[in-house]
Amino acid sequence: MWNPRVESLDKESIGHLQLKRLRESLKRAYENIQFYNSALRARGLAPDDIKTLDDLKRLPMISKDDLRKNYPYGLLAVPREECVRVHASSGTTGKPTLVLYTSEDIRNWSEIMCRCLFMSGLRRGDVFQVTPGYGLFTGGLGFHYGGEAIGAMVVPTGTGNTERQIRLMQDLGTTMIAGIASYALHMAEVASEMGIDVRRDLKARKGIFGAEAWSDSMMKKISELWEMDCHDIYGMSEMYGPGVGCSCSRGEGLHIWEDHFIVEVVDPSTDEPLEPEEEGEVVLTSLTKTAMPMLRFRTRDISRILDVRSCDCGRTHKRIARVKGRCDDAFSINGVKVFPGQVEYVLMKHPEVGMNYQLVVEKVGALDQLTVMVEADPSKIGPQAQSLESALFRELRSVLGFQPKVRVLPPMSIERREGKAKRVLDLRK
Ligand code: DLL
Repeated sequence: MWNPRVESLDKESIGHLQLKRLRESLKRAYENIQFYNSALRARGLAPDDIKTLDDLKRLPMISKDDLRKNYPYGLLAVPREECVRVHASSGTTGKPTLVLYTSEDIRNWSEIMCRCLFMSGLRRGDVFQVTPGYGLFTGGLGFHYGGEAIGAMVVPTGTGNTERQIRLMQDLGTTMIAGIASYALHMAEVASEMGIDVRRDLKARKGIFGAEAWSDSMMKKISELWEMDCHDIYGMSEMYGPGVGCSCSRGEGLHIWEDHFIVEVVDPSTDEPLEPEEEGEVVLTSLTKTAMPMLRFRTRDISRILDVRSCDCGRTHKRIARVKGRCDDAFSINGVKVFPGQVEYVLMKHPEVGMNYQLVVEKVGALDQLTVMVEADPSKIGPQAQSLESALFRELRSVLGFQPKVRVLPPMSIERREGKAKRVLDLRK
């Protein structure tokens, strides 16, 4: 472990630390941020009313929309002059929102990144290629700071120019890569076009990916393609960036760093907290953020808290299941709710399925129609495109409960994007 004392702290000590930090954060937010001051007063609450961790549920929640309304400096708990960095969310679901950091925030962020990277196998001496974008997106710099603090050699390629990315991997002997999950597949396909076999010609056997929902079967596909030990890292700009939690090698799900965050899962329609193993929306409270404390931030992400006491890896911090998608990702086909992850799970189980897919939704007459566009892997498919189409059709029909159209396409038919993949093209909008 990177920080064994903290990572294996007993539950009771974690609880004490959380309560102490929660009360401090709340007091600072109440005294310095108009939004929290008004929201607490509207509920007749003062910071001293929060006496136990169970009282957390009495606090109001904050949403991305509140960040937009308070753009750019409205949620600062410190004078603007104490901020040393600004990032923005990637804006996949609307106008970007800004987040600000003090130097203490940057130190805390590096610490949690070190824990995640170490958990995923990064060590001093590794050649660590950081492929998410540098700049306003938190991905690049988040991995960068953690990688340097561990003592690895960071290769800050950032996003784009995949051919150069692969040449550098080959020339420098990159041993670990960080990326957006869908990019790992894209890199493998570009490498193959360049005549490079990622398993034979490259040394990257460790990978840490996240920033978008990626199914277990997609993780398996990346692991097999690259012969790679893959880890899932979770986070969002509002909680520093990547690093809120990460998957270890031993247990299911992702450990959430409970000395920095409190994780709850609520029913998104009633906002009521749910029990462990019940699936709902992840709500996070920051405990150490100084510039922009976030109390009960609605992530819109869907997961559940695992009902497990301990983990074979020795870490005691609570685990959540891998994030299945976002509440706002789901779309409806003639009244039936569909999550892109359900479709991905089916697709990625088939080795003949290639590197990209997209769900196209349109109106045909009065009815909604879902077409699953999927690229084939030419090395595996041969003349069996027809049978792949029918197999996918059968499996998807049984998972979704209605009949989608399936179209198997040649490689590279679907647009590649820098950054997070766009899985759903809804032409009804
Ligand atoms: O995506 C931070 C990040 C960068 C995380 C690199 C991991 C790796 P945002 O742009 O603010 O920040 O987007 C946050 O991305 O609420 C989730 O919906 C999604 N997300 C992030 N990590 C995962 C993951 C970064 N491991 C939003 N699994 C979050 C599923 C993820 N979804």
